[in-house]
Amino acid sequence: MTLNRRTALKTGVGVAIGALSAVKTRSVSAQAGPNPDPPAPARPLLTNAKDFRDVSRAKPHPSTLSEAQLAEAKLTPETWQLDIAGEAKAIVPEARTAAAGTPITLDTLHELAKKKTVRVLKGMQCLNISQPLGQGLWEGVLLRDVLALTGKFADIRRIYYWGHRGTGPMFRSSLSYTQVMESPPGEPPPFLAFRLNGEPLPLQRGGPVRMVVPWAYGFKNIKWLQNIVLTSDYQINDTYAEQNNDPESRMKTAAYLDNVPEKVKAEQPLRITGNVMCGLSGLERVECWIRPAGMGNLRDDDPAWQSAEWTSATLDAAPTNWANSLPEDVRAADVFGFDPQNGKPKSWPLSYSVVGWSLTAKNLAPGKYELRARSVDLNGFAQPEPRPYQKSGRNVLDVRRFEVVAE
Ligand SMILES: Nc1nc2c(c(=O)[nH]1)N[C@H]1C(S)=C(S)[C@@H](COP(=O)(O)O)O[C@H]1N2
Ligand SMILES: [Mo]
Repeated sequence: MTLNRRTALKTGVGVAIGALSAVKTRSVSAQAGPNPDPPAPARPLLTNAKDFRDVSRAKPHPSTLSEAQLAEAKLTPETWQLDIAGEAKAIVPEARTAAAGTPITLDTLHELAKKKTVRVLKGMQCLNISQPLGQGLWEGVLLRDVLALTGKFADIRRIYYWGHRGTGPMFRSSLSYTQVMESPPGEPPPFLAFRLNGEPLPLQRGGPVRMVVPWAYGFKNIKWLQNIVLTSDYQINDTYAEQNNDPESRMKTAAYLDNVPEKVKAEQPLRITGNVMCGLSGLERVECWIRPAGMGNLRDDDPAWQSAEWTSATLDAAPTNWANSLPEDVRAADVFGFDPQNGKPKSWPLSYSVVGWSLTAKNLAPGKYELRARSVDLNGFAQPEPRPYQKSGRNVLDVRRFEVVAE
């Protein structure tokens, strides 16, 4: 079926299109009288630590252990220890291990933090799950500064790392030497996080200390970090690689839809909301398409895509007063990607962060509809292009169905 403008009108798609185009001119009509639906307040940027969706696999889960068990597992702030050692041909002159009586402790990290602390706004997202798990303001010390505590190491090609797992299976990840030691200007480097949203990093989120790799999906962000191995091996040994995922993927730009009510009254404007991950390729805009339901399955090569009419949504603006959006003890000027002089983000949305968006659809005729949302990146690619390979990061187009009913 080809869906051109004429058939669209005949089949009633025009109703939906017209309704959405009306949204574009909303501000014009708003000048004539009071705005019937003023913009809703932007959603909070930070997710409560306990409200993140949890997908990690340690057994038993550390958050179920008693204080004594936690101490035994070295998962309390006082007992936490990190081993850094070399393997294969790597030269690590001053390995830091519990066996040698020289492990890294939380005190070591706090000392380093006095010289340099890194603070990053990052959305945590699983490569295999639509919808980010949550977003936090993560604080810690650079991985390269921690590694420097092992002396003048050499012959290292990768950094392997893993955390506490109890009796659960191994879950490990890795980074290349270059990814750790050198970072492009403007890109937040990997770090060891021990604070989240202004509080000590809680167990549920991987505390006392978690690896945070800002550009990467969840699987590089190892929780309950306890082991780092510097190796001359060039192989990627990530657990996620064994599961057919692209272990070097970077988070993709992708829009996600919140739920919509099943039924909407015809006179009632439909407020559509969602969030969007600003991934590697940046974010130009988010847009929505509403079409009548019952037109068959929308295949990837369906001609309906060619004539689809997409309407731009409004991104939540950057907060004007950052003090209200950040933890009390965090100054915006100290957050990565913010101008240290004026405390404003240098770009918006910040890379690897999630922001909300919204759109109001009005005057939809009674009937059943399908709603889709997608992002368009700074290269002009509309999601899921240019790399719709879901094992490098899930970015399928979200769809919701709803019915408009007459009063
Ligand atoms: N130690 C450990 N860290 C882990 C995992 C794990 O199984 N064990 N899972 C990873 C994966 S696949 C994801 S998506 C994130 C989830 O982070 P969250 O539980 O804080 O939301 O943790 C990552 N870190
Ligand atoms: Mo994941």
